[in-house]
Amino acid sequence: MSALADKVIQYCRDLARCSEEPGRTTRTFLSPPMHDVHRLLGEWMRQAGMQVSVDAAGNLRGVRAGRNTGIKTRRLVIASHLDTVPNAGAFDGILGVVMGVALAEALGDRKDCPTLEVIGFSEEEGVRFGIPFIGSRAIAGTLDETILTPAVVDAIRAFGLNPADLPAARLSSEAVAYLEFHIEQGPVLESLGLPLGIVDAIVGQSRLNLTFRGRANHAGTTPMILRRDALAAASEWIFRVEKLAVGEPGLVATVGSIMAEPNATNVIPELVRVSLDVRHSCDGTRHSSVAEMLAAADQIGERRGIALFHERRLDQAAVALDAKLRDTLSRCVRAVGYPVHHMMSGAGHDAMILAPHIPAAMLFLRSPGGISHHPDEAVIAADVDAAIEVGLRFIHDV
Ligand code: HGY
Ligand code: MN
Ligand code: MN
Repeated sequence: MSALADKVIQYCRDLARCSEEPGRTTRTFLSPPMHDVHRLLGEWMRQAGMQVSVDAAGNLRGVRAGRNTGIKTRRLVIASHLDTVPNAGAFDGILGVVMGVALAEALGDRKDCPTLEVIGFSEEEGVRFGIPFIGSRAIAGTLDETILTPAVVDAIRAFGLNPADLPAARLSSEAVAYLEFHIEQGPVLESLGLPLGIVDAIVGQSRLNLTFRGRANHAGTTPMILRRDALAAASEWIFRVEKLAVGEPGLVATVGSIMAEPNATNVIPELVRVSLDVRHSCDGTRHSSVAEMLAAADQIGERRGIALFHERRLDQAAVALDAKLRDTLSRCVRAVGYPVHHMMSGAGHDAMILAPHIPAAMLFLRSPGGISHHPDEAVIAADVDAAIEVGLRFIHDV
């Protein structure tokens, strides 16, 4: 095993301790522990010969000069996200950033390669404000007022950054390719006994919030027939969502969060807010499934005397990654002696935000146990080694 692969894994585990919550890993958009991540990773970036900066969206950026042929310098961006879900594992997102720094270190003082920019995006999960991909959208230049809400702008200022500088965060015009290393976060590679997977496309993703409004009343004196119980209505709907998803091949739907008011044992719930996350590789199927789920909520609300409101938070189209870069990546995987496996990504990634603006590729590393968004998330050192070899080859060939 290479010492560098061990160093990558150790760095990810050390950085997992940069958390808002003692004893578990939770690091949201521009939260205080993000300063520690910038400091620790920034140090390694400098040791690897990189110029380090933090842009106005809170993205950590390290640039390693490459060959300067006098004509237009070419730049490869290797990036992923630094933020996490609550009670996260140690590798989702941050592995892709640490891999970039490790590759910069492995290049030593070689100059026969493009300029390398490693970016740690400040927000991909969308946990703090319900708005995902803020960091990569700043780089892509696709921030708008639906993303830069007053709360987001305040968070940028509170972190010590100036929102007026956001335009300067945009991707360098030298950038010719984007590569993201990421754990698969699923069971496929492990079930096939493969270390690496080349991502052909990323499924589309809808995120919505729904509100069920009934009427609070006394839990002891209100006959069942007279109730307008928002939580019972939401529960019936959640089962309908699950049934619809099970019935549609390739569709996944998740109600990940639920909040009930007044949230008291002896009061019939008056108001329930739930999230909905729906994904599919075909945007048409995803949109029609969401429509069906909203219609089911209206039917249930109608029958139970519950008012329904919904808010769309994200409608991210499925994204095919760059065919030429996929071929380059396949050649690199084969050249360093590993089987080539092409696959879809069921998880969303920053690569889908960059892909419309720059040729983008993703390389998955096997997820032991197929688990992610959980403290048991892991990687295998030999697979990190393989990814480093592929990365060095890719930097040379891109
Ligand atoms: O939700 C996702 O797919 C990613 O982990 N943000
Ligand atoms: Mn994630
Ligand atoms: Mn991720």
